[in-house]
Amino acid sequence: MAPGALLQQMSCVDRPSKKIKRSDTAELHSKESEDAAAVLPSHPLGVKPLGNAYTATENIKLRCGAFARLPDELLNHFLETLDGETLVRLGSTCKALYAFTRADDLWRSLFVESSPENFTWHATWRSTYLGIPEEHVSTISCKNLFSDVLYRPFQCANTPLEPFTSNIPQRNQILRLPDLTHEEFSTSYTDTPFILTSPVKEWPIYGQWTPETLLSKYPSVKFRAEAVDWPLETYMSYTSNNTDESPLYLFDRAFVEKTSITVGRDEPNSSYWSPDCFGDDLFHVLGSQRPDHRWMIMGPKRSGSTFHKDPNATSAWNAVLTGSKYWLMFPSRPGVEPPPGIILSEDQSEITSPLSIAEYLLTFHAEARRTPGCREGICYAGEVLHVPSGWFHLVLNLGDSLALTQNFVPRKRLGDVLSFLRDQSENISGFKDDVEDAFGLFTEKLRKKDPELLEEGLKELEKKAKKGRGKWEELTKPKEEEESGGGFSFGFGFGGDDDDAEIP
Ligand SMILES: O=C(O)CCC(=O)C(=O)O
Ligand SMILES: [Fe+2]
Repeated sequence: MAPGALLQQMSCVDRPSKKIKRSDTAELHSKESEDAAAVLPSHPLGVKPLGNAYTATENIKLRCGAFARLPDELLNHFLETLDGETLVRLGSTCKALYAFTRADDLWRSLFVESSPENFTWHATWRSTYLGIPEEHVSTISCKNLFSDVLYRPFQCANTPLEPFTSNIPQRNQILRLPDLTHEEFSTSYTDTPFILTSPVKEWPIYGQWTPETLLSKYPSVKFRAEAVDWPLETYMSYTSNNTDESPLYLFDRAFVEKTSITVGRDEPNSSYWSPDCFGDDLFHVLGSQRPDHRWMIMGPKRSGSTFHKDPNATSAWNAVLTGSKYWLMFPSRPGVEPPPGIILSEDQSEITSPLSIAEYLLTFHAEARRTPGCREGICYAGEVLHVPSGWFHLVLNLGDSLALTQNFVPRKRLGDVLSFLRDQSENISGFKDDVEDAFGLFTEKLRKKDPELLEEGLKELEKKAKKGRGKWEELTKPKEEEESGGGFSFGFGFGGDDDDAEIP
């Protein structure tokens, strides 16, 4: 995913809000990482990983004056504070600083901050920011510069990722089915990721919407891609010619309005509809006050979404119109560790993870694949994947891809959503600013529409609140009723409906 400055404002997905950058290039953990790294081209400036400095006879970093004393990470942070003109000047003082000031993420941030109205994409963020056509860009060789800070993004952008997305072990395979009835979904599958191969192929939009057809129809329409709104023709010129470790990802929540299509199975001239098995979406009762819930997603090969859970404990479906997506998924329950390489803050509001998908795969994929609960699968064009409420997921586009996604609240997960809205109100996202009490609003609207359903949901919520008391609280802190005279009792029972005990 993009550097900090580019973190998306959009909120379809709770993107990780805090990220760590690993720069331990030498630390490749698995056979698949080694295989993937073996076929890398040379860095365009000739920079090599830091470890090579130990056997080198010369190191040009030592020739950049006082800057030589700064560790590479610190030097890079310092450069992040400079403007474009200063970067160009500093880069002309010596080869090492030339290489450090060419790091394209510095220019990506500068470009996004400046957000010019009119510009032409010139293959890199630096050339685009400075307005230099590709053929006028000169490159000076920086042989004898050894830096993981400079080499690692290049390595991550160029390492083939197929070794990570192929040979999925049988036990991890996401279930593939032609279709499900609503009854089947509701009784057995609301907590299971699965891929349906039939419903999307019935959509009128399927086969008609491709990146190319959209480009010819809507070249000047601006779509949101992370922190920028670009005309589609500019975005597609970017996707066809960039070298980013985390390519800019188009994720637009207003695509229905921008393309004037109609949505819904029963609507005349409808373009697509939610697959039937998912049934009613309970957030529908919120009308125009519902949080953002549908997005068009477009991105080049290697773009995608880093690990996150979907907002407000909603479930989602994600339908691929062109291309294909690799999914890596993990269930999440109180007391269960998050996926390998992911650190969750205590209140679950912040996810710390490697900065990019490639970085994650290179470093943690082997461990993730061995971890119980791991699910992996490839969703191809014409297929739709179910993301159950609360599941962590990472998604990688295996080729240029166009997809539609929608978040929804199925009846069986009403308790989870109520619990999130009531107990994690500081993590609620996607509602308009005038909605101050999402729990109050949702319960009020649902009570009017279907009071029995709300009662069921509230009972489920109470059950969850009791279960949410971790084992430690169970053992050490008396429940309210025990405090008022029931006496202390040990609760070692893992049977019955104790969620912690049955991790899918
Ligand atoms: O297509 C993607 O990159 C994943 C989007 C996503 O996270 C979702 O649909 O929940
Ligand atoms: Fe998601």
